[in-house]
Amino acid sequence: MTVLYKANMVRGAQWARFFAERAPDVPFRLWPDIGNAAEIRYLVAWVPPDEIATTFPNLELVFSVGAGVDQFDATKVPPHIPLVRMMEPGIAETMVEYVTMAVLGLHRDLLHFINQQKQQVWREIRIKPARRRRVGVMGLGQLGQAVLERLKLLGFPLLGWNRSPRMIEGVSCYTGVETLPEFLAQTDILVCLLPLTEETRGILNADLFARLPRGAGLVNVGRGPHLIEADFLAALDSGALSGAVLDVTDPEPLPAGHPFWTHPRILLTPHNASMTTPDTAVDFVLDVIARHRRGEELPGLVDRSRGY
Ligand code: NDP
Ligand code: OXD
Repeated sequence: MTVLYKANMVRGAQWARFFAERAPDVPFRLWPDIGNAAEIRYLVAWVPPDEIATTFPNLELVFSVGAGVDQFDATKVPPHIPLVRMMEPGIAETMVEYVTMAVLGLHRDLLHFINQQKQQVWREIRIKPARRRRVGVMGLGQLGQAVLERLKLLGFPLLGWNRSPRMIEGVSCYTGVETLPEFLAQTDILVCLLPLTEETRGILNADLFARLPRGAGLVNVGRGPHLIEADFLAALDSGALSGAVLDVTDPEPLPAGHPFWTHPRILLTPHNASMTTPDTAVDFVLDVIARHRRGEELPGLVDRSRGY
């Protein structure tokens, strides 16, 4: 039951070390050294190779090395082969850190102070208490829920919006498109943790920005195509949005000269909010393989009809 890894090579070497330690009986190969392709049963990839079905005739299961799967062309994975996304604690931990940083940064006017410092300006800004800054999270999956649990400790009033109903203690939860305006009207800092699907593409648009309280902040850690760039820049210019922290863009990386690079009210990071952690990811993959071999339900199984 050989495993083939095809993603970041530096981290691949760490995967190989953890596999050797924890499952010495499971052969582990690093792309492009696939060896005998007929032996490959499990594939871990950010983007799967072309001709997957013919190249690996005995493939049983494919893992996305990330939590998201929109980068995957699922049509390349035959329908009888389950596709499992990464649900390992390392991704959630690093995402929680990032979103906490971003929310606190917007809450405490970090972008403003960075600009003041550049201009050698020493001017205080009145501090608003956390209890008066409402934070709303779109997408209440593994990451959205983990983020909300941490934000709770900081005293922000919390809201969540999701496709299907959720009950989370201390969070006002809203369900479905019809409740989006009500959710947005009470959200001072909006965090997007949605998967990219046909329904969510372009969801961060002029209509949405207009429904937020004036001067709201935005954190986009979902995917770049969630955001309509022109609408977003117009919302920053008009003051509808006061600032934004963007970890994802379209395309990635952004081309030289793109307005996001130098905009004084945008903090930009290179799709670095969270990262699959080889140590914990290997445990997750070994657990899923064991469950798969026992014919049990698989955590992180992608529903291809929904696209996530
Ligand atoms: P999950 O699948 O666990 O959660 C997604 C949530 O979004 C689900 O609760 C789902 O609702 C909800 N959702 C899906 N479609 C809609 C919709 N149309 N309207 C409202 N809610 C919707 O995903 P994760 O939490 O693991 O990850 C979320 C996303 O974060 C990833 O898809 C990826 O794009 C992004 N990500 C970004 C990273 C970064 O470094 N920037 C790192 C990792 C992930 P339901 O419960 O009904 O299914
Ligand atoms: C992911 C990502 O989906 O890193 O895991 O974006």
